[in-house]
Parts: sequence; C-alpha cells; structure tokens
Amino acid sequence: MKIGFLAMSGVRAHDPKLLELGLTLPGFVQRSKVVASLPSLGLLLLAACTPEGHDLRYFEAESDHKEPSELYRCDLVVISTFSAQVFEAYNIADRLRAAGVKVAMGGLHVSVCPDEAADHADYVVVGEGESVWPAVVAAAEARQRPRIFRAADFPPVLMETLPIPRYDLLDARTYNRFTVQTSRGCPWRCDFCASTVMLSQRYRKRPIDTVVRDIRAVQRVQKQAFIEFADDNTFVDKAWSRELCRALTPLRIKWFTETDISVAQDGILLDAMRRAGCRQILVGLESPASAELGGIEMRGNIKALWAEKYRQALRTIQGHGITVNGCFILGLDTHTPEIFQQVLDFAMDVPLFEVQITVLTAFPGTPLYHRLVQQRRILQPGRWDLCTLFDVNFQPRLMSPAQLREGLYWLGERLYSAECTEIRRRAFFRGRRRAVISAPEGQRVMAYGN
Ligand code: B12
Repeated sequence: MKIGFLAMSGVRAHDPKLLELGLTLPGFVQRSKVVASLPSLGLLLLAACTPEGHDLRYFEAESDHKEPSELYRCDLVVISTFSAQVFEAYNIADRLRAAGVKVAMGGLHVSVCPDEAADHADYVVVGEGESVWPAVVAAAEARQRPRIFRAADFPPVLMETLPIPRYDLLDARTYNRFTVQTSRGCPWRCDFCASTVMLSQRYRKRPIDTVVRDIRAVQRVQKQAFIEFADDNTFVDKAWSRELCRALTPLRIKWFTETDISVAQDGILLDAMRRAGCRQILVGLESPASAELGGIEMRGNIKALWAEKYRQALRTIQGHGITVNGCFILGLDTHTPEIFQQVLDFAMDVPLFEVQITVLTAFPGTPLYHRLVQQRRILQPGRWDLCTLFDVNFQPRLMSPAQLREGLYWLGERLYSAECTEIRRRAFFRGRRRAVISAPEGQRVMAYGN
C-alpha cells in the first residue's frame, strides 16, 4: 500500500485581537514560529513500526483545504490529532474517504473522543500507537470494516524497544528543529495537563543509548540540527538525568526541553546540562505565588511547595547559563484581575529570559474539563477548536471572561514589548558572564540579582 502520514502543522488561535497583537509583538509569535516547524514525532515513530513492503510518505497540512493532492493517491492516510486542529483533520478525512482513501486517526484528541472520530475515520486508535499500528495496517490492507482499536488490548509499548523514528522520510530543509523523546509522562499529574497522560498514565524513561541513537539518526538528515525533546518532564530522576547529559555532551548538539523547577536544586546537573548543549528549559510555573497553586497537581503538590523559592531557583538555573521559558496559566480558580500585574512584576523581577502566558484550557479528558463541565463553566461546549491555550472558553471563578481576555492582551503588550524583552534578555547575558567566570565544576554559583 501507499501510506501517507499526515501531520497538521502550524499554530492555532482564534481571538482576533490576539492575532492582531501577535503580528506586532514578537514575543507572542517568536516561539510559535520556531516550534511551528517541528515534524510529528508520533507519525515518524508509526512509520518506523510499519511492516515491510509499503511505500511510506510524510506530509503536512497547515490547515483544512491545504492538504497536498498526493494524499488522494494514497491507499491509507494516517492523521495525528490535537484538539485544536481536530475539526480541520475531520474535514480532510471526510474528503479523503469520499475519494476512496482509507483513513486511520489517532493521537491525543481522538484517544479521549474515539466515538466522535469514528464518524470520520475508518480506523480510530486510542492510546500509544507503536504496538497497535501493525494491526491497523493489516486491517486496511484486508479492507476490513471500520473499527476502534485500543492500545490497551495490545502488548504494552516498552521504552526499551522503541524504534528509530523515520526522520529520513522528511524533507530536512523544511525544519529548523527536530523532536526526540527521552521519556514519556510525568509523575505529578497536573489537573489541566492534556499531554502524554491522555495516552498512558505511567512515567517512563528511555534507555540513554537509544536516545543517543535517535539523535545520531537526526544528525544523518541534518548535521546541525537543533533538538527539542518532546518530553513532559525530562529531569525527574536526577541521577539518570546527569548520565543522560554526559552521554549527550560528545554529540555537540543544542537542545531545549520541558522540565519541572526541581532541577534548580542540583548544581551538578545544571552544569552537566549546560555542557551538554542545553540552551533553554521550559518550566510550568503556572502562577507566581504559593497560595494560588495548592492542589494543582494530583500528586506531590510540588509547585505550591517550590513557589516560595521560585525566584531564587530561576536565578540559579539562569546563572548556570541556561535560559528559562517560564510559563504562566492565567485564569486559575485562585486568580483575581490582580494576577496580570503580579505576573509582569515577577517576570521582570527574576528576570525571566522568556515568558509564556496562556489561558486556562479545559482539554477534553482532563480532570479540569470534567470539573468545569460539572460546574457548567464551559462557555461553548464541544468547541475543541478553541483549545488553543489562547482562546477563553470557560467562566473564570474570580473574574469575567472579558476581564481574563483583556488581562491577557494587557500583559502580552507589556511583557513582549521591545523594552521589557530587552531588559529580560540583557540581564541573562550579564548574569551568565558572571556565572561562567565564577562557577567551579559542579558547584552552585552566585546567581544574577543576589
Ligand atoms: C511538538 C509539539 C507540537 C508541534 C507538533 C508537530 C506536529 N505536527 O505534530 C507543533 C509546534 C506544530 C505543535 C502545535 C500545537 N500544539 Co503542541 N505540542 C508538542 C509537544 C511539545 C510534543 C508532542 C510530541 O511530539 N509528543 C510525542 C509523540 C511521540 O506523541 P504523539 O504525537 O501523541 O503520538 C503518539 C500517540 O498519540 C499515537 N498517535 C498519534 N497519532 C496517531 C495516529 C494513528 C493512526 C495511530 C495508530 C497512533 C497515533 O502514537 C504516537 C506514538 O505513541 C506537546 C507537549 C508534550 N510535552 O507532549 C505539545 C502539545 C501536544 N501541543 C498542544 C497544543 C495545544 C498545540 C497547539 C494547539 C498550540 C497552538 N495554539 O497553536 C498547536 C496545534 C496546532 C496543530 N498544528 O496541530 C497540546 C495538545 C493538547 C491536546 N490534547 O490537544 C500539548 C499536549 C501541549 C500542552 N500544553 O498541553 N505542538
């Protein structure tokens, strides 16, 4: 069969004012532009799990109606879904099926809404794809009737046996970053999280030599690749993390990852990360003060515990020459309209090299979603296209939706202004010079601002 793997590319947002601001404020769009050119790791892994004898092609569609015409010449098209793009994906799937092409759909969204997806795809897959995928291919080859496949009915996906993603299917010139995974899941389980936890509840690390193997595969398609680890929380296990960094160092790559704030407590690890090419970590701070964070995770309560030390911890990390992209969620149940000023003050005080502000988003399948449905606080139920992290689609507890929206604009305009961005960035480079000069191997350094 000719099998087409279709990734939806680009970023999504609907709020017209935000789009307008995004055009003029580099901070809103800068990271979006960078990440928007990432290929789909999930599809490249599925391609690697495809039984021999098929002709495999990788495609991207920026939106509905932008799907390449070659897709219509495939026997089977595989579409990976996130909530924000799922209606576009359904439209494309409907057109493909009308043209006689079989369609298989999987990914985060359809894993929690399989019955909805069954109206648009021949084969819908719930959960991680690697073990179940060969059975889907066989079903399509035998032109079997539509059905829902559940990963839970197949052998568990083992981190030890993950194949090398088929980076070789990519036209490498299109991408400035490539994703590799070192782990799946996160032990803390925030109630709003709609990431890998939608597929499997367990936190699992990969054998380090297989991570190195995958990076070498990326380097074969693009020598100077920037790597983005598509992890939920890379540095949970500090001893394993130090070992990982030691293994990455000789590869001479530059990389970015997502992790929790506890890396700040391990100066040896921070040094190892820096040496291994870590350029930035993205940390979900969510809110500046402890009182706003209680109970946000279902296990650990680590954000509330760390919040008292957030400033110090962030300065320590940045003092080691690793920039932090600090993420804040606006509209938590504890947030009043004062939160916007508080986030601005916090970001400028640390100061954070990069800041990401998003609005609380109830992705289907999350505990947050169930709570808001029960409390009748979803404004437009079923509008998955508003699950962009930027569009307000719920009734905040201590402010109105309009106040939340206005606050987002207000904060974005200030935080990402040329002046504020310059202040935040300059401080990092000053602090970094000092850290590099004064940091003895493995020791914590005097951080910027102390
Ligand atoms: C890389 C990434 C992107 C890339 C995606 C590149 C691409 N084309 O796929 C880009 C930058 C384009 C992107 C965009 C967006 N993203 Co994003 N992104 C991520 C990130 C960091 C990693 C995803 C990843 O690679 N996972 C690893 C792979 C292996 O897992 P996977 O894709 O789920 O695939 C597995 C299974 O789902 C399954 N599978 C998937 N498809 C199929 C199909 C079949 C047939 C089968 C059998 C199995 C199967 O098998 C795979 C292997 O097990 C996650 C956060 C995170 N830490 O996970 C957010 C995340 C996925 N993104 C998110 C969001 C909200 C967005 C945006 C809406 C943001 C915005 N406002 O624009 C847009 C969506 C627009 C779009 N184009 O789809 C949310 C999605 C939540 C949800 N449930 O929908 C996440 C979880 C982040 C978050 N904060 O919550 N993103």
